[in-house]
Amino acid sequence: MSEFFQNGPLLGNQYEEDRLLRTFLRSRLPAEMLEEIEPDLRRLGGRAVTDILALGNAAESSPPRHIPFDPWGRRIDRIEVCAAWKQLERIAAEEGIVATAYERRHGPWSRIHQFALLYLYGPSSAIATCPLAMTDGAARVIELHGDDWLRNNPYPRLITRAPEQFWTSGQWMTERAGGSDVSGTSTSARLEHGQYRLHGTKWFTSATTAPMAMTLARIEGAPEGSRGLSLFYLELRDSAGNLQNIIIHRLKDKLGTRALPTAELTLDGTPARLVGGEGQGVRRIAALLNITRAYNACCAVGFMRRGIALVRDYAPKRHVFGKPLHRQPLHVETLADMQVELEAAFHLTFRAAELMGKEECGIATADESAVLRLLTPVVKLYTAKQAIAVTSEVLEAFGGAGYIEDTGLPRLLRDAQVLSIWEGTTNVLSLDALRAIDREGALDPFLMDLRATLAKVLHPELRSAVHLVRNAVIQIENYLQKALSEGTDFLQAGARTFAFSLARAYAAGLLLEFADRQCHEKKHAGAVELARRWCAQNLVPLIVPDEPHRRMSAGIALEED
Ligand code: MFK
Repeated sequence: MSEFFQNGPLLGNQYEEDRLLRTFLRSRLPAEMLEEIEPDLRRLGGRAVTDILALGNAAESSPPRHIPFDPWGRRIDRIEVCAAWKQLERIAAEEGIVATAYERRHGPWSRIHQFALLYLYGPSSAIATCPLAMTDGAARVIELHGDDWLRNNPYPRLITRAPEQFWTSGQWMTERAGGSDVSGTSTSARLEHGQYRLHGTKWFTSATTAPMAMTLARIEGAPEGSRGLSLFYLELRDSAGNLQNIIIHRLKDKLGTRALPTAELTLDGTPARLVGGEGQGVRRIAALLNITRAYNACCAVGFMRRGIALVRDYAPKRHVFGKPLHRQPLHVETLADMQVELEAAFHLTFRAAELMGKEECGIATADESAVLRLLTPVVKLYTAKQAIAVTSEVLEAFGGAGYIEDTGLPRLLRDAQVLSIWEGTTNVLSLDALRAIDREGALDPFLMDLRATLAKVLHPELRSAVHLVRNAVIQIENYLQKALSEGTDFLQAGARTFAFSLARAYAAGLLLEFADRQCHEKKHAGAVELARRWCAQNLVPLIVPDEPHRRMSAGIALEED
């Protein structure tokens, strides 16, 4: 009797196999640019399933270790990471994952180019994308607000392609009092002989092996609250390699992102350099956060794509009830729904990248900058939730194997789960979206931009879907008018569903525009159906959280009478 063994999924070149990415780049980028960058994308697509994947797997199985003391009892606080993790950072430098955005060889398109690289590299990298995100964010802060010393010293290291020169950066915001509300930050900055020194404890520091970090601290005598915070640059080690008055307490034991060293530490007089002026800390670090939030979205899309690629490869191999899975109607429906989610998330993310590119090249209009300000939190929060849902579905598509660690599948879900937490939770970012609307008047340009996108969609087969999105825009406007008249509690209680509505409606516009282009090029009629399916769902899942609704919510949520 022959025994049965199931064949597992296999991945091919992740650029060549990705019809969405390739079609998008072809429809968006100048043809000569695509011709120039395609060999790099193809190479990275190959590496994503060969050496990078092997290194990512190796890093995952050799998590970092904290070594507090040397054999003779001296405090050393070394964090050991495996060779694979270091190699992943070297490859990121060589492939220009950060550098591409700052070389700006293709002007405003450079961010799309970079995000395509990141999207290919990310899902194999064991979250080496986290230090890269913070590195990119730190580079942007220095570019915008750094002094000459910062521009001449750390900055070139952050954006180099030379692995031996390349530095990653940390971004330390979170203290025991919280990471969402930074107003209670207790780290102080003391000016001693013309040098700031930092004192305080940071509760989460990601990528603590990075040579530098950006962090918030309160200069002695500065006011309470977030307005009293300033941004500082610090180097973790001196030229002899010793930690600069930093005590590492422990590494965090996390659900996922296990290759990534995340530590709890105390700054005990660490020298630091003020970045961007006293009391400007939150405003300055916002430039960094906006970059890391966009990276978060790109990684979310990368995880979704990876999971779907695995499911797609597995489907013809797995036979159940007399047929392979890819001939099972319900399985096909489920996979189609996942692809719809992926494509919506993809377009949202790459639209943010496009606007980032324009802003960084100084050619974004004021309206485009306002759209980007609102789109960034909306895209981050929405794609993170989609990634968790889609990766969960991916596991289910493998049945029991999806729940077994050595298939590598559970890691997708464990790692995706962080995406809705770090860099601002769903709720914090929903409130941030409201702030962008309130303080920067970002909703009008956002909806204008969406209407302008819809106006480009001319294909008759898309007409009724366009109509649905136009109605959704009107509902969004009406909702906000009512919410503003009702007051803060209404606005806040409805902020999440409002942000989801913005994401869904904006994604609808992008999917329709993409489908319309495909129709004209007669390339991919499936895009039409995909866009129509997206638009046929409830695009505006708004609630009406007036006072009675909120009272009932409290009753349900808190079991209060
Ligand atoms: C794969 C990718 C991986 C990435 C991994 C990175 C790992 C790192 C892990 C972490 O560090 S997680 C840390 C997570 N913490 C956060 O993301 C913070 C979440 N909280 C917020 O975002 C709050 O909204 C915020 C702390 C910014 C609120 O603080 P405030 O002081 O109450 O903010 P306020 O008063 O709204 O804003 C102060 C100024 O900053 C205002 O400007 P003005 O002073 O000119 O009025 C704001 O407009 C500006 N600002 C705030 N957020 C902004 C912004 N400007 C632009 N963009 C933004 N996002």
